[in-house]
Amino acid sequence: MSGTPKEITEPQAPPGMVWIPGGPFRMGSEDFYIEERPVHEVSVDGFWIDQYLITNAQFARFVEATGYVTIAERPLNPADYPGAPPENLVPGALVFKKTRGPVDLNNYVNWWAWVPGTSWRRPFGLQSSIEGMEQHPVVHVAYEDAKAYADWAGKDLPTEAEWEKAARGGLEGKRFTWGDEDFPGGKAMANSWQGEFPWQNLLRDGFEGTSPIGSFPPNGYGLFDMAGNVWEWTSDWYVQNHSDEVAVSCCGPVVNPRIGSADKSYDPMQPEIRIPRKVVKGGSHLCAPNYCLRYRPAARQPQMIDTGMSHIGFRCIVRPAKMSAGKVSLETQLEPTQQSMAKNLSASIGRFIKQVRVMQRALVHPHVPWHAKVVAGCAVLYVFSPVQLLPNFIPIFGQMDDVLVVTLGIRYLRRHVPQSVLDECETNSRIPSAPTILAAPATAPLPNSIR
Ligand SMILES: [Ca+2]
Repeated sequence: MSGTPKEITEPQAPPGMVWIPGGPFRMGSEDFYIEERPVHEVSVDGFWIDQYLITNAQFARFVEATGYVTIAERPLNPADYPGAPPENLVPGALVFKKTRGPVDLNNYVNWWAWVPGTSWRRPFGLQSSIEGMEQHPVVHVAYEDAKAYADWAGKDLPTEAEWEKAARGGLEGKRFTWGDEDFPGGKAMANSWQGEFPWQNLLRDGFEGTSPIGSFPPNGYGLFDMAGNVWEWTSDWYVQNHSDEVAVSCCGPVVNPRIGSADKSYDPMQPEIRIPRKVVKGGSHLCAPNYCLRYRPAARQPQMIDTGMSHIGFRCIVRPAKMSAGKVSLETQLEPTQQSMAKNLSASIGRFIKQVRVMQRALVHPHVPWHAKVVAGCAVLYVFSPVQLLPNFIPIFGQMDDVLVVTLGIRYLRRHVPQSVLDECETNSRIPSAPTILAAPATAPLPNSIR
């Protein structure tokens, strides 16, 4: 399809989604890996995209509502794997294992291990769980799993062009989603890997594995984690050079280019494997400059459609046609409607108590700045003061109730305290002796659990 993209003014956004204006942009990069070349102009129509990656909590709601079983959880058919020992034919997935020292970077088996029992709900094997990781991106989802979620929500997965347009955040020709410098002013802008992959993780960004969604600043469109954290599925088949596959338009940039056939997506290095591959974008927490500098909008990688891994997730989009047809489900964004009022009330009280605890712990946390401690101290004092001492001195406080004071206090902490420190305050985990947190996500939201 070619021609001028449709002019669409930004209509009412579905919950949790951001409008990406249609129009041309420069796709690809000349400066890094060959599969990103050449830079070429394409255009997409406007669409909505999820502001955040799909989380474990959202995926759990989908599974609860539908009974869906992901590929990693399904039993393997021995007929598909002739000669394989039966003990290997158990459900599972590939999990990243940090090595003890430098290894041959040409052999990914050195750091990927098949772990039976691994799935989105047990991301590190049978003994693991996602408890406490509700706001982390869901991983170990194959393409089919991501597509099933999108279908359920009445949404779609983005094409590669749509994804890259959104990731660039309105910037033209920049290396990263935020500009050209990797750590501007020394600040981590994404969850990637600092140090020598796959054995030395220096944690300059504060996270070894996945990070809660929104732990780093958003891009120009207000989208979080478009670089790093986890790779994201797109709906396009992978070809080594995408622009070769797209028809050239007679007049202006190609609009909504697609790679229509799976035929060229097979891995030429493993011709015996006939599993087609889709493009994943955005890089992950495993991307390190010495191995894979791919937490960039132009970066792209092939991924076999049947394989989810511990560093691949997704987000959805909605195209205006689907929205106007009224197919978009709000269910993914809302709590289940069957929750009774009593349950809601008890959840609110629980959240309030949790927030007060976070502030109490912030008072003694070494990485919380003094002014945030003063604010947290005032709020805690307000809540626990039997004589309501503060309201008598500060009249405006007298107008507030405890919940409002706590909400404002938490909001202040959220602005001035790194997310990872707040997470420690929430979980009451041991405070590390050496500060490893360099990211200061001033705009990062709190996980829902303490919001
Ligand atoms: Ca990291």
